Amino acid sequence: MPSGRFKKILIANRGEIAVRVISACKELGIQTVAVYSEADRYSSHVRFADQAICIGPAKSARSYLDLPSIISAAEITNVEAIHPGYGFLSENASFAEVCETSGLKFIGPKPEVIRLTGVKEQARAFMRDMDVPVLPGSDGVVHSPAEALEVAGEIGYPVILKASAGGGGRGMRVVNQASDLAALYAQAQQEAAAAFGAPDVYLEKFIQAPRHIEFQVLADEHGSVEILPERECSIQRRHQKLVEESPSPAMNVRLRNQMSAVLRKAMAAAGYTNAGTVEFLMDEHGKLYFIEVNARVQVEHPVTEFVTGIDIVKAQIRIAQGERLATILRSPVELRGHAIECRINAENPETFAPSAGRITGFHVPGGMGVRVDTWAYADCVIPPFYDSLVAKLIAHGNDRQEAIRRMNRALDMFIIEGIFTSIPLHRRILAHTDFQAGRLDTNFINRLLTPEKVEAPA
Ligand code: MV4
Repeated sequence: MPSGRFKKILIANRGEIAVRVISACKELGIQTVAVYSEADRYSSHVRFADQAICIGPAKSARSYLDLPSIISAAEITNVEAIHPGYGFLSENASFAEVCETSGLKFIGPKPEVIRLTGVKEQARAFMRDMDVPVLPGSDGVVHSPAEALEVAGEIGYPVILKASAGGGGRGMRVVNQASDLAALYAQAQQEAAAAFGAPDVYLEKFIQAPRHIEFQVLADEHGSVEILPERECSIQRRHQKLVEESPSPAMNVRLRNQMSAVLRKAMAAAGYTNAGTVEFLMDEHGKLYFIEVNARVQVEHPVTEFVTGIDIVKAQIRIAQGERLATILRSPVELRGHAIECRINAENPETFAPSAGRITGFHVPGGMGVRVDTWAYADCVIPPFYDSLVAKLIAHGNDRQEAIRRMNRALDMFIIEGIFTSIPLHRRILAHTDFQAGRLDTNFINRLLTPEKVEAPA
């Protein structure tokens, strides 16, 4: 395995995250190789990289997910490392393994650690054994409806069945009463088998309207782990996050420090390296419960970068080079101000239908405390084959109020013409009383989109 500073890295991704990784490489003096599908020939990651290689047709399965094509591109261009970004092959343990056996450094956790985080009930058992709070639930996989009935009877309804190989909300079923359990168990198994190729499901107490709160982890290859301040990502629609912020309006210094301490130990014991995120649900009493680990850099990492001053992608690359965390950041990491991110998607803000096509007019906001991460430019064409994220707009302020006002003015100064975008939806979210008050939970968007009917006064 090559050690020391990298001379050249391949980015196995597209879109804004490919551009983000290229930015980090440029600042570190590392050469870059972009890979692209036939649909992305004119994408900005191709333009900004030092070299670019076409790896196949538009369909992801034959390009961005095609291991042999990507490994070949890495070998032809003589890179020492591969950055997988998020999505695509980023949490594919086999890909990380193939990189290793091909003498390429995979910029992420070790294959066996990625594999553990991918088996959700095993990750849950590991965290529980490390004194990280988990929800009451089954001890591993539930093998039959009878076993599920027994566990659910003990912990009490409602419960949720989750796919062991799942994540992102697929293969989940909420069960409100014992009489529904057998049918929903069968459904969850079927969906899990179809989506992930494994029917295994496990069971947890269901939390009605939780907050989604996650902790950013950075860990070097010498046993040092740092837990960065949390992000709140409760504003989601169909498991797609729309707005994220840091810190969480529901967090306090004591709980943050307590969680940091326990997570630091757990992630060190797991042999976790590079960047990752530990996800929690927060109940109505403000208690946090572990749900899963994401073994990759996340879309919403910029809010953490704004409040900590740490470049998370540069940290990932330096960690993979073997550098120590102590040379990358100053511990304890301090929290400065408040940051909010709006995901600008190419979609109809009312129907949420994807809106591919040509961007005819484009103006990006700037100024103090504003950051835009995007691959788009005036006259570019959004292909219909990939996810709809066109830009991330991130605003930082001295406090939440300033960050909100800054985001509002930046949304006003963001012009994207020719396609539909979620900008109007973001305006509505920011204007909502509950958002202003920091009263967030996973039902926020439903409340916004389907307001309760109010009786007209007599
Ligand atoms: C839950 C839950 C309530 N109780 N688990 C959805 C995606 C997956 N990562 C975990 N998810 C949930 N797990 C228990 N025990 C509610 C959700 C959930 C959710 C979580 C975070 C953000 C948005 C969500 C939307 C619906 C359901």
